[in-house]
Amino acid sequence: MAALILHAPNNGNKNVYKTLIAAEYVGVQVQLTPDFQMGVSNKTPQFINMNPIGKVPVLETPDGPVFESNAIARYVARLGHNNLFGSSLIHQAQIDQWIDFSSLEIDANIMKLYLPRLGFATYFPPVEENAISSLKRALEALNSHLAHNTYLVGHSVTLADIITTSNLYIGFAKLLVKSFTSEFPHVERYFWTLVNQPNFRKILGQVKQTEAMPPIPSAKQQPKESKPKTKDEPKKVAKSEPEKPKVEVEEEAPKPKPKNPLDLLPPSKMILDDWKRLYSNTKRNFREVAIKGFWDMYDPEGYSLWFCDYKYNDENTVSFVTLNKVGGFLQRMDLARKYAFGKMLIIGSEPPFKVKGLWLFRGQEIPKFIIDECYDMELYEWTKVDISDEVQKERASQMIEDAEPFEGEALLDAKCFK
Ligand SMILES: N[C@@H](CCC(=O)N[C@@H](CS)C(=O)NCC(=O)O)C(=O)O
Repeated sequence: MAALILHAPNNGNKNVYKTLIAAEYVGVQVQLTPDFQMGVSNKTPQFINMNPIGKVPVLETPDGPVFESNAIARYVARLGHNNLFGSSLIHQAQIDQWIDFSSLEIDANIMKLYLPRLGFATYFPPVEENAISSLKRALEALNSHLAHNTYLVGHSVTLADIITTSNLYIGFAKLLVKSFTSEFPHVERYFWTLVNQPNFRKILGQVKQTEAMPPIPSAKQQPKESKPKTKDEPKKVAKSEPEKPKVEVEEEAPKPKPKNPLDLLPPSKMILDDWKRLYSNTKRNFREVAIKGFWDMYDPEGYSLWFCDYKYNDENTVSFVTLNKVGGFLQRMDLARKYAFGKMLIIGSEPPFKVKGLWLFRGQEIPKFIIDECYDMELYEWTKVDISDEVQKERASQMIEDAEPFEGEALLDAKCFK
């Protein structure tokens, strides 16, 4: 039989690996189209004829094209005599069951984590939190099955193992560090055993576990079309309105940068930079020096203090994700550096962790430009500190000094915005 043509780029795609590994097991020749160019080759009318959605991979068979990587891998598996797809009705159903499970419960959540970090989707902390807890739930289930089974179905490799391992491959190679996967020791054992089988190794090469997650992209690197809209975004101009005449850019007079309204407030006796310097330079007797200094400097007319409380603490089930989330928030607050100081506490020794903070803002309200620009703001409940209430004032002091225990609990970490 002549080699089957698999239309896809040769770029480490796990959806392609499913078929190539199955082909190794059953001894079928599959050839990738040479010089396949993503975004070009998959947009031609010939390609769209084979797969109307224009995605890869597509397999060309003597009887017509097949798209969807699981369907392609099934087709190839069924060409061989090696029983990759089960010999009894129940084994066939269980193989299908694990293929669906690994696609919908594992791969889908890995992709929800991975794509925003690559900049292909907008990064939203609650979406990531949700994906992590769904992925953990799926891996726990897989782990308990593998505690008593070497392979997913029966006593040898089936298509279920090939597809599940290909899906896990992206996780291990790109996203899931050892401290995450070690919670699932049977999944680890299973994964490393399979990727080191000769038929897997021939396609995947030597697999190495990632040492770090890809970093969260900055706001500028996020895809533009999916940026959340703010209330004040100007309405789109109706189609019937006459178009404004185009003005040559070079002829436009440079517009003066509008002043931040906070710069127009009456001057304050509190110099934010002096406080930040005192905070950073106080190494000893923090309570007597920095906290006392803060309240001596504090100008309740020029500034306001706010407690914030994360609304979705139940989702803070993974320590490093919670820390990353707070780190991302502080990065995005960069635009407020001239007008704000903040402390964020990540509280608890066991998940779910609580995230609470204290912020000092110029003016009497939370500045509007911060609410508009920093989407994290709406993930927190904000309460103005009443400094005439000694209990609230003491709570604020404890947050500034990272007092531990805080409200009876250990601190996982404390981060400062200054
Ligand atoms: N469910 C499909 C997913 C295919 C898919 O998402 N392919 C991506 C590359 S991994 C693609 O072709 N993207 C191009 C596009 O979205 O236009 C499968 O398993 O084959």
